Amino acid sequence: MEEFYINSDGCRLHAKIDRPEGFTKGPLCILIHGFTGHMGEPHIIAAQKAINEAGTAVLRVEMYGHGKSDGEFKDHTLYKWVTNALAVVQYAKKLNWATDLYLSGHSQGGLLTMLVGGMCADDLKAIVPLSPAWMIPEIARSGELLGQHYDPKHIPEKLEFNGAELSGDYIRVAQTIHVEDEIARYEGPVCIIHGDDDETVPFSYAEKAAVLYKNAVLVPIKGDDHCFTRHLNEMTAAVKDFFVRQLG
Ligand code: FER
Repeated sequence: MEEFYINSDGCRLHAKIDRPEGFTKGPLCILIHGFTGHMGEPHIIAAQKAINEAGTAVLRVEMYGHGKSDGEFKDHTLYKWVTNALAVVQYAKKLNWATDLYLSGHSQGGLLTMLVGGMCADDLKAIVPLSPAWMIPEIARSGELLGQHYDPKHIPEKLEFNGAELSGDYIRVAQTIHVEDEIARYEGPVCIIHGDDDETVPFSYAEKAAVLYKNAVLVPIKGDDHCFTRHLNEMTAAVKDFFVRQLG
C-alpha cells in the first residue's frame, strides 16, 4: 500500500494505492466513497480487496471535505467532487504502470462515477457504480434533500442534519446536474451493483440506469441495504467477477 496526496487545483486529496500480489504493470481502478464517507469504510475496503483479487490495482481517493482530504464537509459540492475526480483521472493517466483505467464509486461516489464516466468516456474502459445516488439532482430540484423540505426556487443558506451542516451551494450545484446526459455519453461497459432493499437510494434508479446505458449489467443484491451490510460477500463477488471478466 502506498499513501499520498493528489493535487486538485491546490486542494490536497488523500489517496492510497493497493496493488495485487506480484503486480508490476496492469489495470487500475479509481474507487471513491459516498456522502459523509471515506476510504476506510467496510464496503469500500471490501470492494478494493475484491478488485485486487481480480488482478487490478486500486486507487482509493477521498474527495473534497471528506476523510483526510482538504476542505470542509459543509462546503463540498458535486462540482468540487467532479473537479477532484477529473484531477484523479489525469493523475492516473500519467502512471506509466497503469494500463486500462476503471472508475468505481459508492452512492454519491457512484453518481460521480456516472458523471465522470460520461465526461471521460475515452479514458475509462468500464465503470462500476455501487448503489449510485443519481436521484440527488432530481430530489434537489424537487425541494427535498436529506429528508428535509425546502422551496427549490429559494434555496436555504444551509441544511442541518445529524449535527452537521451542508451549505446551500450544495443544493444550487445539484439542481443543475442532469445525469441522463452523462449516461448517454458513456458507451463502454457499465456494471451497476445495488441492494434491492436500499433504504437511501431507491433500487428503481439502478433499474432505470441499466436500461438507459447502452452497455450495462445490473447485479441486484437481494435483501441488501445501501452499504451492503447484510450481504457484503455477494457485492464483492459481483465486483470480482466483473473485473475478472474484463481481463479475459
Ligand atoms: C440525500 C440522499 C442520499 C443526500 C445525499 C445522499 C445530500 C447520499 C448518500 C451517500 O452518498 O451515501 O438526500 O442529500
